Amino acid sequence: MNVSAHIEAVYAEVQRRNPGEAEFHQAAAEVLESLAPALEQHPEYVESGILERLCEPERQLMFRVPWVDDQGAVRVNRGFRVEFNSALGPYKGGLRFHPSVNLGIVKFLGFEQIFKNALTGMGIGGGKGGSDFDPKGRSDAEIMRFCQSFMTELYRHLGEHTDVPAGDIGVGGREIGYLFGQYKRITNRYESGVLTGKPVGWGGSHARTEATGYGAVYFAQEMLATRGEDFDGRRVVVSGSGNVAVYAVEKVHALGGRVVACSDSTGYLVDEDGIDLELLKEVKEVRRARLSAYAEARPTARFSTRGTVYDLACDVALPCATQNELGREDAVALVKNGVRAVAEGANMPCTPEAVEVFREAGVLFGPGKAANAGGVATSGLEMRQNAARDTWSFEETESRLAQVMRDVHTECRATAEAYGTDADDYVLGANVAGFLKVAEAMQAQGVI
Ligand code: NDP
Ligand code: 2IT
Repeated sequence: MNVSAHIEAVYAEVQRRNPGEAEFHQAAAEVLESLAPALEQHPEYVESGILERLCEPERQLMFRVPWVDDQGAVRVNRGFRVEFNSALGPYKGGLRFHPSVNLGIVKFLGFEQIFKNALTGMGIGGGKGGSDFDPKGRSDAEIMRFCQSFMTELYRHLGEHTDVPAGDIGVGGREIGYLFGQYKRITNRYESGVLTGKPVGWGGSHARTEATGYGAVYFAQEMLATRGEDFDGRRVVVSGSGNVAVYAVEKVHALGGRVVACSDSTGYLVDEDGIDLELLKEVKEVRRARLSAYAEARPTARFSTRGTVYDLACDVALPCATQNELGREDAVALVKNGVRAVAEGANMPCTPEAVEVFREAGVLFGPGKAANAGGVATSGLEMRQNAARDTWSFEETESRLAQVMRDVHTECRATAEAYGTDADDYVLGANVAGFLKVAEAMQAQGVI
């Protein structure tokens, strides 16, 4: 049997069936391209159509979200939830509120989530959702009314054993609170495990807020350790300044590194003394202001709207903003300036061309499926605490998160060695390791 021809045929069908969904095509291609060695060893997965089934979501929901703004005007947004794969457990994945959200983006994120969640080993399936709602400039009351309307439609598809959303871009503890309140009101059930990323104090897990950023840094630390290196004294650039970015900065500093830059969608901030974490949190989390407010408060820092953080010399780069933000030219600049490792805190921030540049230059590259798995893994820990009506300490939860990241790293390398030629090929390792877990479960559960 010709495995390559089979993979090409599946990919052609993905393109034909999902016209115009560029991000979904990209995410599917990246996984499919890795799977030939796994299929060579498992011809039964070709015969039972595992790839065809994996690329087609189990269920795709799109719905109207009407709400009333502070001026009394009626607004209409579109809501999405793609329940992609439940072979390993309930659908699990975040909700993104951003004007760019469309079905193709939700599908790419849901598809990635299948393999990421499998890698955590926690018994969670893959899904993703969101809306093209733009939270920027909206009052608390508007955010609440939007979340209530969104949940009024979505609640019927959720459940702690069915589908468990969490946060993503534009969705944090505040939004999860409003969503949970509406779910509880409609269902008359205090079903803690139906959403994760809840604030600590009423069902949220310690360390969930920090988990994605911390986890990405742990993953980078493991990659560096394979070459006898660590974060101590290292120069680091981070993109974004949201949830993932802020806690990546915090952990790099805790490990002795210095983050000299971060960004938002309007530009980037350079602070050669190292980003002042307290000021960053105050600007982003308390005031919910733009990043430029940091530079206004600290004259030694500069905010620039030309270029990107990747123009700066650094040892480690952590893209933590959004998909396809780091292209070929950025990768070339990073390599020229001596970058040693890149770990994706965001989902698919590096274009395929950029990843190729890193591969050719021998730069350690941790793909998002592995490097940012700490967020959803800690959501899994939140579900465990909710199911047991238990609360673990911050230290206990963080140490479990750190162990998951070490395990994911080890599994990626072992799989890359077993199915490829190079243990440093974390892309192959993550894709094949995630795929094998899902495929085995799908095979055992029959043609569903
Ligand atoms: P936030 O909303 O907290 O922050 C997003 C950050 O990225 C902001 O600084 C934002 O800038 C920037 N950004 C978003 N969209 C764009 C864009 N189109 N162009 C330029 N900059 C942009 O989100 P998170 O930190 O939670 O998420 C960041 C990334 O991490 C996403 O890719 C997400 O999918 C991924 N991720 C998140 C996890 C989580 O637990 N939260 C888990 C795993 C992955 P601005 O404010 O100007 O819009
Ligand atoms: O992309 C991701 O893994 C997330 N946004 C977190 C998902 C989750 O369910 O915690």
